[in-house]
Amino acid sequence: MRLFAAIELPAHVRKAVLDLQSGLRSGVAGVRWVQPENLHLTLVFFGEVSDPERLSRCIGAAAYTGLDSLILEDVRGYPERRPRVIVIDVADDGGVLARLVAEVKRRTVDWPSDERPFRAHVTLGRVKNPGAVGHDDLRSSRPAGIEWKPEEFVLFESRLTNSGSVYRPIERYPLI
Ligand code: 2AM
Repeated sequence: MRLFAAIELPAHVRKAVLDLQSGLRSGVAGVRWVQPENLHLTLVFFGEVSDPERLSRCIGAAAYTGLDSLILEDVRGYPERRPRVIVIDVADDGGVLARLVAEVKRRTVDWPSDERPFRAHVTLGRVKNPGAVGHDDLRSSRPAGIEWKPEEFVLFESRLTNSGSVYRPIERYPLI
């Protein structure tokens, strides 16, 4: 089972992200835009896992605390040269999300996950031909004051189908 942990977006944040996405859609071609129901903030991507119940139990063995409000920031292309994905950054000034990610990874050392430093973001779209989208195409105003305080994070199953990825929640973990 292909698994990842993520934070879902509440309705008002999803709406702000969708508004932004539709603003970009009209000016930027050659992008596979993320479907509204698939928008999320990835914490840890585990990939193929043969024992999902054990992974889920290991995550659930800890209490996760101290998460503050998250705030939507600027749109950017990643990597900077020849972007392959278009994302919106999420403020993690106090490093609270990074600590949550580190704790989930510490609980799941038996399952290898992404080693790259965590950068909080919501992926808006994936560029079909890297190089086709430049930074000037992505100029958009930062959504004003869109914030939320997550109450949980979710372990999702990701299935790759002909019509795109389908995500299904497997387990939910409270943030207190
Ligand atoms: P992203 O949020 O940066 O797009 C589900 O596929 C989520 O897991 C995606 O949102 C994606 O990150 C993240 N992810 C990380 N590494 C991945 C990989 N190798 N393949 C697919 N998704 C990956």
